[in-house]
Amino acid sequence: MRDVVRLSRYLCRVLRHHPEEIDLKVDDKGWADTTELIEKVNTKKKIDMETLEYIVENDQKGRYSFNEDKTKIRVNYGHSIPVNPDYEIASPETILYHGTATRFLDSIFKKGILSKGRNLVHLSKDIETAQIVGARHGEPIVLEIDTKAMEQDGYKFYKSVNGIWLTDKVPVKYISIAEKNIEI
Ligand code: HQG
Repeated sequence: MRDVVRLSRYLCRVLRHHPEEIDLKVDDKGWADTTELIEKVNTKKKIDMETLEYIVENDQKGRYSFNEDKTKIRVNYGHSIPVNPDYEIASPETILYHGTATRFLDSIFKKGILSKGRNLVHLSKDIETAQIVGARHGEPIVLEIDTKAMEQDGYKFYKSVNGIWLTDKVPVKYISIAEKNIEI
């Protein structure tokens, strides 16, 4: 099990950030050839199609997708390499949340929420998920994003998997601290 987690982390690393590390081709929609991926990952870590299928099907955040005949694979979000995995422009229709660490608050309230190491800012549809996202960086704090006002001002949102929403940046005026933080 631990091996699968390690392998999954490695797959994210190459498919989102460093395909060049194993000389892997990733197209402009984020797809890599499945056979090539298995072959090239195998030069670093043991993997076969069965394990890859297990990872794709069981990933808790739904990070991966195969194409229909499983000849291609990609990660659905979180890239830093310049790809666009067919993000659909959509209206969130509710408030969205961004989980971060308290140590980033000063900077966020000066500069807004920026995409930092990734192509886009990641937002969550519920406060609990945002809290978990934030805890990856330190003491978590959940921010509330006024998506309605952003849309009225022309900002776009993209829908990814599992309640993950993406946007280019969130300026300070649309950010407030989620009230529920007090209860958690
Ligand atoms: C922070 C994971 C200072 C931002 C998660 C975050 C998510 C600022 C950190 C997905 C800032 C970037 C993305 C500013 C933003 N000053 N800090 N102006 N603007 N930040 O990991 O949102 O497990 O790149 O708040 O679940 O934490 O990888 O983004 O704390 O869905 O599949 O800079 O990655 O999914 O950190 O996480 P990240 P994130 P996976």
